[in-house]
Amino acid sequence: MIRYLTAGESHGKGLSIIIDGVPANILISPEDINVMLGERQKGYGRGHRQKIEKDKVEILSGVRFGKTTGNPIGIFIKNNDFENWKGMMSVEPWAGQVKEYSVPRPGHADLTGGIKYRQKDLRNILERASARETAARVVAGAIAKKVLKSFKIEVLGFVTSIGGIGTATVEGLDINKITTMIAATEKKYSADLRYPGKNVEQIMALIDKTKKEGDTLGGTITVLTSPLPPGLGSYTQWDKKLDAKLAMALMSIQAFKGVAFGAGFAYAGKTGSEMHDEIYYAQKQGFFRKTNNAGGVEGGMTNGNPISVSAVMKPISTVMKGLSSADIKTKKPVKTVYERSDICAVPAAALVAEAVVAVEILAAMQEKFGGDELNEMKLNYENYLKYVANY
Ligand code: EPS
Repeated sequence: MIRYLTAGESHGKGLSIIIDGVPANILISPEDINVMLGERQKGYGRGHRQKIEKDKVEILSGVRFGKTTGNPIGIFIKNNDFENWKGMMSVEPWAGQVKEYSVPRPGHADLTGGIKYRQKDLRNILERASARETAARVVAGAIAKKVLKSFKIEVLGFVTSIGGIGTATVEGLDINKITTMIAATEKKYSADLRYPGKNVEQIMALIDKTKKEGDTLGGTITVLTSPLPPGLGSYTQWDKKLDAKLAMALMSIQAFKGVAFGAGFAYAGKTGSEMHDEIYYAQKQGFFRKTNNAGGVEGGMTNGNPISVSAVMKPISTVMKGLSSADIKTKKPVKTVYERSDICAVPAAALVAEAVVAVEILAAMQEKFGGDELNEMKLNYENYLKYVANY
């Protein structure tokens, strides 16, 4: 089953990723992955760093003659910015003057990381806690998406609000429709927002205003899949529940503070008869639902609907105007130091969310249909779909 580990610091040499358990015989080219990496770098409200980086993968192992072999896939992404940080981020001891980072930013891992790992230069914490690491997650997601495509399963992450402004009503819409809406918005306003709703100018104005004020913004995103076969995941044990796995994957994204499936927190104020997705049967379709309040998961299992899961990203914690903090060396009150940052990274986060969801869906598919080799998986998948149609 697919699983991965990442390594690398934001201004170090680069990011490494080992992706284990990818089925054999998947056609993979660096370009398949680079396209998604390029998408992650976009977004209205991104900072100067993205002009320095041109994220591209170097595939080190696990792919031969353009196809996966079933071996672990090793991948490297170079950090162009390392050229500017060679001394400060040197692996070897460095004779130059190290400017230590001693003012922890509220909202970031700085302070607790420093305490936990007994570090007095908080750069050792912030470099790894940085959301630069999400480029590596997108690599795993791009490969997972390529495998899922063989099963005609698509996964799309998009923005539903930024800074409290959002009118993305996408209920009942499928991935193709939402993709078209996003493309139309991006063309009309020449802004990469990954947002299919209205009030685009208002969102852009808010990002501009927030930038001027030296502040940052968060927002909400949704990840939607194609309809999935029923029975991925399981109700039989807490750690087999697919919604639990997806929630963990999403909550592991830097700056994410909450996750909800389908109608999510709106369940709280409604009755059971208003909310539960009633069950129908038609010979052509088999069992089906007319609504998807559950977000495609019941009892920790896919129920035949698309998965729809939303999450909230907090505003970025590197704030230009500074926040109150205390220097870990002098213990004196100080304002946080501003080096450089994004104002809003919600569009990029939507793509990262898409990536981590794709990985979990693929893992669940492999658990159900066998994960060694693509054609074997397909045979098992088609056989299961026939069984479900006749259930
Ligand atoms: C980040 C701070 C910024 C972001 C970075 C995440 O980097 P820098 O300090 O170099 O300006 O640009 O994100 C990326 C580099 C990226 O590729 O997404 C942080 O502190 O989390």
